[in-house]
Amino acid sequence: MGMLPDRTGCNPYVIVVVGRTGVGVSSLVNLIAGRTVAPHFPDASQCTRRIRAYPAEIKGTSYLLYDIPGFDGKVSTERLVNAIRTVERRRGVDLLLYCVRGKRNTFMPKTYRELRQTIPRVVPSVVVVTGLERYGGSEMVEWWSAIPREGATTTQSNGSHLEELLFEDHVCVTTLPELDAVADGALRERRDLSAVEVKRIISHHCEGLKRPGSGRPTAWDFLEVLAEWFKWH
Ligand SMILES: Nc1nc2c(ncn2[C@@H]2O[C@H](COP(=O)(O)OP(=O)(O)O)[C@@H](O)[C@H]2O)c(=O)[nH]1
Ligand SMILES: [Mg+2]
Repeated sequence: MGMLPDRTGCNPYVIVVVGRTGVGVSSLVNLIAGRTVAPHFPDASQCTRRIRAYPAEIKGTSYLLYDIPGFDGKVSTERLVNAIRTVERRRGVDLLLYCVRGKRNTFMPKTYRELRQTIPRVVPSVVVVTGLERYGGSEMVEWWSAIPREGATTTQSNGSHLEELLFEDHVCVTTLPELDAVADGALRERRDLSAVEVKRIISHHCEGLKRPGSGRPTAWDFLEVLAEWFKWH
């Protein structure tokens, strides 16, 4: 896999989107794709269980977005990390988007470290802070460097502690689904801005050559490529 061009004729950059269950991973995939492709759920018990990839295009460049089931949810971390390793082996991961909620402590340092050991260090990882549609600052990005409130844990207040954990970049957004934002002009504006910001950061980090998969292709991979070819032709 990863040897054949995608439908638009290029080999898409591979983006893996992760986070603790319920933070908005699937909603972020939809925001990037520009329409609802991945199911998102208000109830954690119905959250994404299968890894699925969705194609997206930003400024004429093709991407494949992997919607990873939430960490700490139905699927064990071990299985998720293994599945991400398979994506890396077959297709090569170009960018990791790690979602956290602005208001809750949703960062999982141990899981993140495990993930970083799975994906080569050269692959940039960006923390996406979600849920900032009603953040009090005049811009959502102010959340990142806001002075922590007294008594608040750092994760509830700002992103300075996340910087130490080797993220290459950050973006502060709302991934509120379109229908939930449609009736309120201010929410809509922040949602639209979020889409622009996330896409800008993706384009910025996916500039060079697309990475090849790190594993040697197996006979099984060959069969899958064949199956994919028949799907598109
Ligand atoms: N308030 C708010 N809700 C959000 C945001 N992003 C997602 N949600 C909601 O959070 C719930 C879980 O979202 P989902 O994308 O399925 O999370 P996942 O488990 O990480 O894939 C859904 O009800 C979404 O509508 C956000 O930025 N703000
Ligand atoms: Mg999901």
